[in-house]
Amino acid sequence: PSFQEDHAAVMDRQSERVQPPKMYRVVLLNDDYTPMEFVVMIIQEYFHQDQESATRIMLQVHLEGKGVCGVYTKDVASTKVQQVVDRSREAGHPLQCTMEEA
Ligand code: NFA
Repeated sequence: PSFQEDHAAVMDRQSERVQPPKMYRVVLLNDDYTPMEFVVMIIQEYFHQDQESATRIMLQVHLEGKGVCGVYTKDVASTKVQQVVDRSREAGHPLQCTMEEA
């Protein structure tokens, strides 16, 4: 087989084409102790939401147990989880933040 044919065969294989990255939801979990205003501040600061949208997400977490703050590639999602958890512990709050494949 010619080089051209080999190349065409390789490019036909799905796993050898450029693939979109897996995406991950970053979610906040409810607890009984973290102040609502702190959660709103976290959502504004780390997930680039305005006060109204941040308040909606916070209330969803408070009322339904969890809420999605954003969807990111694996590296960005895991960095945000670490930043939110670190900032919460620094402030003495038990707020939990995790990621799940979208
Ligand atoms: N449930 C918390 C309270 O009543 C508020 C909260 C919202 C905590 C969202 C964590 C996440 N103070």
